[in-house]
Amino acid sequence: MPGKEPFTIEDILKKPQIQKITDDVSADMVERRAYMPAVCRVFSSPYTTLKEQNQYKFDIDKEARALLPGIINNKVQAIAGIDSPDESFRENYCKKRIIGIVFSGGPAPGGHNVIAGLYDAAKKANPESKIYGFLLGPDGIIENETVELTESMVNAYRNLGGFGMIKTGRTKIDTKAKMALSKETCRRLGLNALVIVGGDDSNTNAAFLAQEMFEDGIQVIGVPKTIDGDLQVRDADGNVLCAISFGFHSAARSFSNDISNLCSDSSSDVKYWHICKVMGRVASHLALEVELQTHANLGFIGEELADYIDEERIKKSKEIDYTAYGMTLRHLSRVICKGIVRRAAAGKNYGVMIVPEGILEFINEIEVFIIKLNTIIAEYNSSHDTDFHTDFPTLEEKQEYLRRLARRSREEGSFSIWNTRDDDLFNDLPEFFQEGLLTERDAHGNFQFSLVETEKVLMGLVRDYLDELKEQGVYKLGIEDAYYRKTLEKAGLDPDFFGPILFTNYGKEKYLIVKPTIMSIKTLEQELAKKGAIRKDEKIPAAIEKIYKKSVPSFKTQIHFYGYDGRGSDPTRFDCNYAYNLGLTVFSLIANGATGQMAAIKNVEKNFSRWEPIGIPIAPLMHLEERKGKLTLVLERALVDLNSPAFQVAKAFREKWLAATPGEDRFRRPGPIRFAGKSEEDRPITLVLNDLGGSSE
Ligand code: FBP
Repeated sequence: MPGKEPFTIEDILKKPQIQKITDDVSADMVERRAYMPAVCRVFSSPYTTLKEQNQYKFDIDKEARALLPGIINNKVQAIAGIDSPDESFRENYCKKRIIGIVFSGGPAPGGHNVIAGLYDAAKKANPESKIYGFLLGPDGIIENETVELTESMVNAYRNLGGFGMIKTGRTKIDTKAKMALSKETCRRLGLNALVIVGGDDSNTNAAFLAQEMFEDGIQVIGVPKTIDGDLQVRDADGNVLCAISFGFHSAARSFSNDISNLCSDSSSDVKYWHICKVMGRVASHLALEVELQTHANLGFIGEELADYIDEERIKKSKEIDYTAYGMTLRHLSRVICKGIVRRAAAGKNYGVMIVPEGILEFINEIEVFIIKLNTIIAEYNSSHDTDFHTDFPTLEEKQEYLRRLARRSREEGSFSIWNTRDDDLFNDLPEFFQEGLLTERDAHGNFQFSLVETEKVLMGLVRDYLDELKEQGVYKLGIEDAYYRKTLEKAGLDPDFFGPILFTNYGKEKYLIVKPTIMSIKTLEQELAKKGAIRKDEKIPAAIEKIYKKSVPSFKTQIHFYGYDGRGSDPTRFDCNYAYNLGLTVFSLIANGATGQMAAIKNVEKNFSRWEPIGIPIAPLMHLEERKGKLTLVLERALVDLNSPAFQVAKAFREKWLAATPGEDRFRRPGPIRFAGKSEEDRPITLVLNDLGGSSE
């Protein structure tokens, strides 16, 4: 090139500025790593102690009492700061400890800060203490795969997302053999304490491990983690002990930022409906928070579908009509279409819709299939040496097995979990959906909703019904009155003459709706001829044809899945602070001899100054639930409470956010995740609403 010095790529790569901008460590990462999370007041004392809180009561399950005798009488413990403890307390608190920590289940932003908090507190109490990270989740415990955490490792991940430092996995320590191997690992490492950062199943595991190692004096502490937000804890009187797990806020904010960008794209390009499936295996907490953050046009919460009652159907039917209770997929598609048709009438053939990942769990017919198939697969696996998916690798072979079950139930006439009716209904579903319902369950026996293309099934039904509505002349795109006038006047036609012929609401509304009887060029021609606007065989004026064509909507969608991206996002300031304080809480529990407790922060729904680190006893929270076709002791998953202020507020605003009226949409832009800066919100909207809505503040 003339005037330019010749260069080689080696020369370019040597330039410091080029090295800086191509470095793996971005400026944002540098700032994040240097950020020091705020700590709860109690942690400004050099030592902490535990104070039993007897005011919190739990309904204890008989089975939990029998299986977890060593930890069933644990109480809620408040962490309190002490400045000058006596010598024996100080000695015990500061003794050298060996602590192991593991991540279990899906990643959640903030996990590294739990490790950082624990590491800082343990090293502050005694620099000789060692912290081991178990690699790749619970497998690391079973197989004794560890890494000793160092200052530089911990510093490299402070305030950063993912679980990259030690990775994670979904293995469950659920057999005697795995339990024995885990115990052996803890003994070999000389662990004083094991910390399990995980969801409901993992904390259940933590309780069983705590019991198993009770006699050996190895403490086990759980830390509630899941982006799904379904691990919440209340006592028997409804007092909130853990309002949400860490990771929820960051995932919700990450999804919301992306979805709000779609809102602005959609209202600029005005041609797509963006269908956004939002993670949350069962509960719709994330979908609700995203709805509140973005004001998307249509939002659905799985839990409300299960509660749905079709009043019209009840009025019409003379006898009890059970099908009126709960929503079917078909009915849901009708509700969606109603919103789409209403927006189209206001000239908006575009929008953004939020569908929770776990929505199928709340749809009557699908829920029944999931439960039945879970049981069939679990029963098969427990009565055979191999497993269902290995023995029946293809959909055809699986279908054949189900057919055999149905046949057997008919021939023997006895009760069977799978009968001919189930088989017929199942075979009516599209193949990819059948395949989805038969996918391999995860290690906990959970149906893997993230693998099923829920939105595809739903959108198939929506599309079919919109076509029907189009044929009935109901799905029309409203034409702005001013545009109609301008177009006709430009063509030398009288808008007031053609208006009443073409539209149902001419002169009455800003957006004009073409009459339902005008559904094609043919019917338009007939209508014009009937009203004497054109002679028989005369061509339709081009301007009129143009207006008609504009009124025919085409339904175009873009489908998105928000899940893994948000799960791996960097934490919000809320999650940075929350998770770091959880890490500090873990150490306080360990240093004070607790076991079978879950570290938590009470009042995260309130202002930071009111946060209270506590220990929650896990065993008293456990109850029997059907898992993998068997009654099992587990922690209850919290669903969206339809009476909660957060849900009620979202519901109250839905009509406004649908914006099926002329004028701007009501989208909200939450902005990207930040961990510093004045404009960063200090907690999830759901928590603020539930807190303010339930109090007199
Ligand atoms: P955890 O409950 O383990 O935190 O995981 C939740 C989740 O992110 C769900 O929202 C989602 O359905 C699931 O994990 C996906 O799991 P996988 O990593 O196995 O695809």
